[in-house]
Amino acid sequence: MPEFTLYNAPQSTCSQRVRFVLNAKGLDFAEHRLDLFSGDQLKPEYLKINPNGVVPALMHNGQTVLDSAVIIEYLDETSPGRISFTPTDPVARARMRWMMRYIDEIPTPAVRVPSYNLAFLPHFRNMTEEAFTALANSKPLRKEFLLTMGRTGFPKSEMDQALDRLNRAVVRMNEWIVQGGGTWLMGDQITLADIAIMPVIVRMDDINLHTSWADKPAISKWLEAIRTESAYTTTYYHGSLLTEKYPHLADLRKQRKAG
Ligand SMILES: N[C@@H](CCC(=O)N[C@@H](CS)C(=O)NCC(=O)O)C(=O)O
Repeated sequence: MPEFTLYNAPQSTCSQRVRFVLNAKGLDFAEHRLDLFSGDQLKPEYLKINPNGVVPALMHNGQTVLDSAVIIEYLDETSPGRISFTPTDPVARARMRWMMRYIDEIPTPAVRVPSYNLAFLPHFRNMTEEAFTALANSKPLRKEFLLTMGRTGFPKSEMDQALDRLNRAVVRMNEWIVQGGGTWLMGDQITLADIAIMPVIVRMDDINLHTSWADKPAISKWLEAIRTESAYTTTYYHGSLLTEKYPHLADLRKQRKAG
């Protein structure tokens, strides 16, 4: 029986962080794929595992570990084996954690806004107002997020704010790479901070927001490097990108390649 059990979703950015670390470390895990648009994450049996009603959740030795940033730190601490993603120097470790806090404060919540507006909205559009409000009220962590979005999408002001936060995060990421003098956020060693920001950059690229780093070759190089990691391919199995699930986004991407 695998040592770890992961509750997650293919296209969930938070889940992708955890899959990457499990895969990179070669850890054997049983994967439960939840359908977030059928409400698997809100079923009573899952709420017993994660009362926040979100993925991912990791089970290890009968214990539950929650929150993607916490889970990847936990995995690196308990399974340092094949590859370690945490610097040994305490000052560098503190800097990595500070980067991770920033990533969870600014770009991670911001990328949800264009993701919902550009891809997920059709899941809600045909609901009645009552059903939609009931759904929002049933979400322990995302009630206000959903109510602000409504069935017609986030207003332009919210989109503009989210895009501004994403662009600021890209500027910050570029500074980190340049200061580190290597490929990764902290120099030549890939750390948990790279894995924390990976799903944001991959998602931005997926939904045509790549122009944000058109003048920042360090970020294009970083993206190329993370894509060549062997854990990347196993993490982003088919169905993990939005362009693989939503035909209208795939069409936009084709136009980008042709243009
Ligand atoms: N801070 C949490 C956030 C988890 C989270 O927001 N998960 C999203 C997918 S990336 C989710 O499960 N959403 C379900 C929903 O909104 O109902 C973490 O990093 O684990």
